[in-house]
Amino acid sequence: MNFAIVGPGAIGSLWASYLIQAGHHVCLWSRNSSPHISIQRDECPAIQFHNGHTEQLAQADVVLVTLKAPQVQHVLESIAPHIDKDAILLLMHNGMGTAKATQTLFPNNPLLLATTTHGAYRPSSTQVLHTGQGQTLIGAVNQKGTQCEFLVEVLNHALPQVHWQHQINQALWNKVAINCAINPLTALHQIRNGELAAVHYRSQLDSITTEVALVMQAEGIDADAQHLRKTVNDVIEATANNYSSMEQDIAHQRPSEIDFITGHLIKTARTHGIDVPVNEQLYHAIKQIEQSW
Ligand code: KPL
Repeated sequence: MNFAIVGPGAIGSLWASYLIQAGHHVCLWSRNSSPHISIQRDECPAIQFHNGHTEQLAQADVVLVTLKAPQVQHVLESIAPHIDKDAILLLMHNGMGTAKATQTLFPNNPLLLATTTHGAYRPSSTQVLHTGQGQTLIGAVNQKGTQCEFLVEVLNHALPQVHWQHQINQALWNKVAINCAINPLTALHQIRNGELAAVHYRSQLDSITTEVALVMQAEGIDADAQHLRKTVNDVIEATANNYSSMEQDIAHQRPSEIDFITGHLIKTARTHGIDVPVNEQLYHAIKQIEQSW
């Protein structure tokens, strides 16, 4: 198949490398204006990818969008004229809230959302390390998307495990819950994920997960506050040495994904008349830092 990877950061480079190794044609669309980009994964030989070719983009059967959520709308608007009307769009990023604008831009394309737990790290712009095996869950947003379940087999062949989700919103909300708990706190205190295991953060983490569970339930998503809290503890432990993506964004003065994580929670809470004061306070604290730059 012809794949285009839009936003080849760590996760996008990982997929590009595994997809080409599985025999697919893969091109990149990056803000880097060079016509070729080389990616070396782990100890494998470096591979050269075409970058920024509109003709190749137009031939893509699958457009895998691995941009960060805040960049999705703007970049997709700029490439929309080059995307085939039958191309499958697959968005894979932290947070929620980009599907609606994407559907408006591409009303006739199959649209899928994905969440992944693979660990990837880019020590330089030409290298990617696959730092942790994970799984990828994908599911449909629109009617045409429901006919794309076959993609699970294609992707699974390249980078397992991939599973189809009939309720992708459940999987996305579960991830948002984890990100609401870990990302803003690690970003504000500039700490590794593991430091959130300290007693000092317990009651704040309890309140965050209780608020998230209430909003999820109001959305008709399965959620139990105690279960979410345990999952958050498990992720804190499993990723103890990592810096969260938001910690890194704040440390490097890059706009974070807060609007698509805690911001999405707050917006959804409002539609149900639910108060989420602890999450609101964290949201404003991150926004204040971003506005101070
Ligand atoms: O998804 C993550 C992130 O950093 O954005 C977690 C799960 C918190 C791992 O660091």
